[in-house]
Amino acid sequence: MLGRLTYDSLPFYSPVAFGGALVTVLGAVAAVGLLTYFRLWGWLWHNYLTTVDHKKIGIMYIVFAFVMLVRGFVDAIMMRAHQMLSAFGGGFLEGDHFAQVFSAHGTIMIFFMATPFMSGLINFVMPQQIGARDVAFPYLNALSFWLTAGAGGLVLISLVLGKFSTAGWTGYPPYSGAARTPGVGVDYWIWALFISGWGTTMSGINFLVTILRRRAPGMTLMRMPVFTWTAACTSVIILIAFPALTVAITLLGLDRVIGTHFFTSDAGGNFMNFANMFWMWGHPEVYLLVLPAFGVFSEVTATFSGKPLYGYSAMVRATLVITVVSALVWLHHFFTMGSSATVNAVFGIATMIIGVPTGLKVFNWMFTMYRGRVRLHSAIYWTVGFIVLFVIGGATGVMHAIVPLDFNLHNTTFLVAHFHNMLIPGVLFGFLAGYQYWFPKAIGFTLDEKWGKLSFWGWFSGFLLVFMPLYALGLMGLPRRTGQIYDSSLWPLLTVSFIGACAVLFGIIALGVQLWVSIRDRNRLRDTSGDPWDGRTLEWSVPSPTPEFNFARIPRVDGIDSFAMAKRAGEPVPVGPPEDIEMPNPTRSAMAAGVLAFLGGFGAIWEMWWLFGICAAGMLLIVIARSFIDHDEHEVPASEVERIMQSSRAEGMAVAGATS
Ligand code: HEM
Ligand SMILES: [Cu+2]
Repeated sequence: MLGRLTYDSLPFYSPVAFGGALVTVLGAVAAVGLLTYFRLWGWLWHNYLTTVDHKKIGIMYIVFAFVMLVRGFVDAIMMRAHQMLSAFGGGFLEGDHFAQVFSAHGTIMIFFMATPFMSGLINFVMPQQIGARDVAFPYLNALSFWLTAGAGGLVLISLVLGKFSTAGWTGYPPYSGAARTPGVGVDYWIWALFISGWGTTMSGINFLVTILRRRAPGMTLMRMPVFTWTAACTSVIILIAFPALTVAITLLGLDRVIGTHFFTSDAGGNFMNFANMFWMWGHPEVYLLVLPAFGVFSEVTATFSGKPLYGYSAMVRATLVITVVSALVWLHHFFTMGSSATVNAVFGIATMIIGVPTGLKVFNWMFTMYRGRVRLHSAIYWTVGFIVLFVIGGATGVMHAIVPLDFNLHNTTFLVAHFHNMLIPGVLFGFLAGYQYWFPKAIGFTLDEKWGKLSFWGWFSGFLLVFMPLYALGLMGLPRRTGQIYDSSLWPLLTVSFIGACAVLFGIIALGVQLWVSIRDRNRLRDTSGDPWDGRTLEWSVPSPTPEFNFARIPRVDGIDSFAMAKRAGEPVPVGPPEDIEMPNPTRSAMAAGVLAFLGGFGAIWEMWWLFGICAAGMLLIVIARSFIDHDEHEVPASEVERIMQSSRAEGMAVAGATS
């Protein structure tokens, strides 16, 4: 009945694992307790859990990403502390446990922090930027979110029941095969990726169709804001990349469960098939994260410099070039695994080519700021910090693209430093800038600036202190994924790196304090104008927080930056006549499908096939039943729309009056 789940699955074998489980369980209990104490369940249910509104789904994605950021960071600081101590001959993690920690950290950060953060920002911003009322398929959008959340739940519960994978975030066979690694760890990894991968793929389809079909009149492709352009290209990359991953892990799962030989060398399988498919997804994945961050930087520099973005069409072209090239260079991830010199050279050169459009973007951001009146809002801090650090990461990336150098550097901590150098400034800084920038549009008040800037300094200095020593250690030959170091001459660098992690910790805590202070001071920070930064794109033309239907009247667009132009000319954005608006109804079924995905995945991992069967059938039923509902909208009459718009303006004026 319970399959592999026995008493031994509980984490009583190690105090550290037990501590982790305890924190997870207590955290869940505390969350439930607080929601009950403040009587928030009804509010949560009606406003968020059953919603199909793209803005609220976006907010849920971002909340989820923050929770997972904290979880992934706890792993990171544990690794830094452990490695530092192990150089003195100590440490607190068993070898196997250390492997679980780096696997969970990498998996969480990529799949459950960065990817959902990306989906959240695009969800919230993109429909508003193109003058749409929602994404093309609102119900599918909710389903995507709930699949991601269900998969994230599997990763979280792996800490309490059983163990996580020890095979790294890349899960290479034969190590991840059943022969070498029986237990449930790799299965947790496979099912978490499988379920969330479907969610991301469906988001990609949804975003792309929305951008192609739902633009306001006059919004031609070459008038779309740059963030929307990056969202479109990211969606294309999702559709190129994710199928490869889904196939790779499905075959790996079949190898593990029913004993096929896709990736084992007996019976003619070959592990290189896995490496190939994994990186066909893995390399583009980095770009599907980095492009929306570039989009944020573009919006932020233009807004806070008070100028149109320098070289709009060059920016768009650079984004398109990156999209294409990102799909063509995956082989650089196995330069050392026996391809011919010619193949390696071709892929090395192709990799270096990515530097050209990226460099162009960096120059365009700098030209945008040049001679602008740059306002030093915290979003600009993240942007400038990114430009400074990203140049180092780009240079070390080119070093890896030089094949003879890569032979020496790969699998050392130099590589670890390099990819964090791309992922932290290039992805996370961008998303955090976006969080600071769009927060008032989502919630109705701005974030506290002082704590925002303190957080930036924690992350910026922490990043340098953690990863510069890892570059040095990598050049000295320290392999990555090493639990026990036993070399006391390395402790100074490892200690600096640990101190850096503490600075990052401060940066994370500061983000929490910032949110708390801002909620406390929300009356002072209220955004009454709907346009607190003098923005340039359409989302700033509606009240904050954006009403359910986004636009009371669909705007007409007559150029790039048409909202900024209209403001300068003192003319409102031209709009159509007042109209009744159809909006999709809330639903319980998306969340139910997410819960079933979680339970079904859990059943498969523990070989409770009955549970898996029931949940799979249940999900299928939900989706089929749902497709028979043919009228599932409610109408907001034009008079009601006018009333909502009036009252949000009146409320704005009242608050402005009370505070001035
Ligand atoms: C916040 C500060 C962070 C610190 C201190 C940190 C630290 C670490 C450490 C110590 C490792 C293991 C290195 C080794 O193999 O020896 C690691 C691996 C990794 N990190 Fe981070 N990290 C941080 C943030 C991030 C972020 C934001 C991402 C992604 C968006 C990320 C993605 C990864 C990945 C993919 C791995 C590889 C895991 C594996 O080898 O399977 N990290 N990190
Ligand atoms: Cu790559």
